Amino acid sequence: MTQENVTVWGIGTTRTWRAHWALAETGMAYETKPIQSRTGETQTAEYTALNPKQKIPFLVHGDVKVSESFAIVDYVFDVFGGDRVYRPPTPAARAASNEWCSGILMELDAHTLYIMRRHGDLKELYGEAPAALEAAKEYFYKLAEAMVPKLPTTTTCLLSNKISVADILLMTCLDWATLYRVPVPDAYADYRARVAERPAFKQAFDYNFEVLGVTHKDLQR
Ligand SMILES: N[C@@H](CCC(=O)N[C@@H](CS)C(=O)NCC(=O)O)C(=O)O
Repeated sequence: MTQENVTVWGIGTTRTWRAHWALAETGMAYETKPIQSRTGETQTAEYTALNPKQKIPFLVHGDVKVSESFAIVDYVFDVFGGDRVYRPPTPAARAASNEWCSGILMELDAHTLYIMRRHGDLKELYGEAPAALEAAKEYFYKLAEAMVPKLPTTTTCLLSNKISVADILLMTCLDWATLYRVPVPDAYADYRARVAERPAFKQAFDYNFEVLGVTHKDLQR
């Protein structure tokens, strides 16, 4: 295990889990600054100077500073993934990867699950919107179902037998949905079970969510 002078800021959310999972896949040692959302810890002067968005996760590697969970996972795989992870080798392969990543981030994360978080858990801040919550739940299922034809039939992960950025984004959204009791199409079951067998997946889940007292076993209840 090599120490590469990497620090991840943030723990305890689906987005921070992505950063910890990507690093767990590389097997390298890194430091965590375990600040949490909705605690005021993202708003200190020290953290705001680092990340004016006041959001977690955030990654520091020497002079490189990266916000956005997608950009962090992509950077970690690029720099530290080596041949343990999938990197798209051609423009067509990059397009297939981007199609997954963009669809997951926009349609499953930002427009649906995050709407549920803002107007559900955080309704005191963002306002109650029961109709938006219901519509988001239905939209999640509809879009997840529309992605089913592209699920892998001959490989363990989405784009090959190696873990990719798209797998990390998709799995974290599917588990986020399950935590929110949002239905996920049955067609994802085999894929989810295969990827969830990865030691790095479980290790990072339990590490990231320990502060909330949630383990991956809780999802299966
Ligand atoms: N698009 C960003 C979203 C990051 C985000 O919204 N993080 C939330 C927690 S999941 C946060 O830091 N909120 C600020 C706070 O709650 O203090 C990403 O994917 O990293």
